[in-house]
Amino acid sequence: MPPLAARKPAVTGEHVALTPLERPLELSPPPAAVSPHEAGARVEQLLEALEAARGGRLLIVIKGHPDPDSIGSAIAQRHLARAYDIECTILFFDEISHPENRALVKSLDADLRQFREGMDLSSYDFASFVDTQTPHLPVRLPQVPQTLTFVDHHKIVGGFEARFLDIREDAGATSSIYAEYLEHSPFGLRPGVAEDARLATALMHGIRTDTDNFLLAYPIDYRAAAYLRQFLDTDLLRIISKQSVTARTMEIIQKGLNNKQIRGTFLLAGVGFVREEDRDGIGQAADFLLRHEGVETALVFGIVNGEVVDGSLRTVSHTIDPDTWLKTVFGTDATGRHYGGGRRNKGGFRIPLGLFGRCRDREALWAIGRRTVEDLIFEKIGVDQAAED
Ligand SMILES: [Mn+2]
Repeated sequence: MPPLAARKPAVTGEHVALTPLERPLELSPPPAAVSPHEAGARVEQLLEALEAARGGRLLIVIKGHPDPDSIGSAIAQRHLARAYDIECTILFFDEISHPENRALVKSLDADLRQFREGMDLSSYDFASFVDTQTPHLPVRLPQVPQTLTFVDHHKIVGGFEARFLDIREDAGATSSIYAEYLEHSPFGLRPGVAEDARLATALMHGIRTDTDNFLLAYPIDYRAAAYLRQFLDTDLLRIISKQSVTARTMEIIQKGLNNKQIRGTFLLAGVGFVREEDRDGIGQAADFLLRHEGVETALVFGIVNGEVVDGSLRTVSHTIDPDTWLKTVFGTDATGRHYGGGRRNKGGFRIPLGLFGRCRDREALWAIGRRTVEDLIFEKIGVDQAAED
């Protein structure tokens, strides 16, 4: 992998008149293609790890709100682990907030379990993490299962170990990495098997979602699609990728439009209080507002569930790296964990309100939350602009 600096997209000349979609998105040199040999060697290591866990019990962990990429990856991890008689439970913690994702889980017959207080996880020997930056569980357990596998495509943060570790920043989706494993393993997808067709479809949907329908895809994503294509259930894919926007998401977008503040190419919009189940509306509002003429970066935030200031950032800017940018703006909590982070073109942050969440004056609480976020961000934009001048 080339050093990070070399992978930063270069700034090109005239692009003022172009809409975000017309602008060149990625001008970094293409990553070196993975040879079949390399892919085979990697799968071998994965299968070795699974062999070491043969007959054991595995917790496959989805952190954050389950999305198509994490769901597809988790099902693929289960598919591979089952070949080694490993008993698997796919566990998620945050509500599946997006109605499309709820429909996805239902139509895939995916058997995901949501964590509940008091759930006994002590009998699990191992944990697998998919599509997440760190292997920390969002809950405290008396006994933490050993991390067997860790597969992701976000920025590498390091500082932890796993029996099998595969992080590829040059993959548009974790689902693509799993498709590569399937293609190069003896436990790949089988034509005409309904369960395998559902897995292929889940992975394809994960790739399409995370790469904005291949607009931001890397070579590995196209290779994965070429492999998955032959096993797809196209009717199912059509059903699960049907785009619809709920009435409440429309309301969030409307609030975003009403409250937007634009500084240069940056758009910031606070949308007030948002219910937990509507949380994804914040990200969808950011997607929508990014299309505003002249805007290269959109950040939408609100107070979710009365407990946490939650925000989503979307950017097509060549100079903003969402991960670094959000980490710089919001810093870390007392335990050193960053409030925000992201990957190439998107990111997010969550700042718990703690005791302040119990404040009965909602208006005052929102005013404080909004003011804090706005001040931090406008300050950062000022610094960025000064650096550019
Ligand atoms: Mn992903």
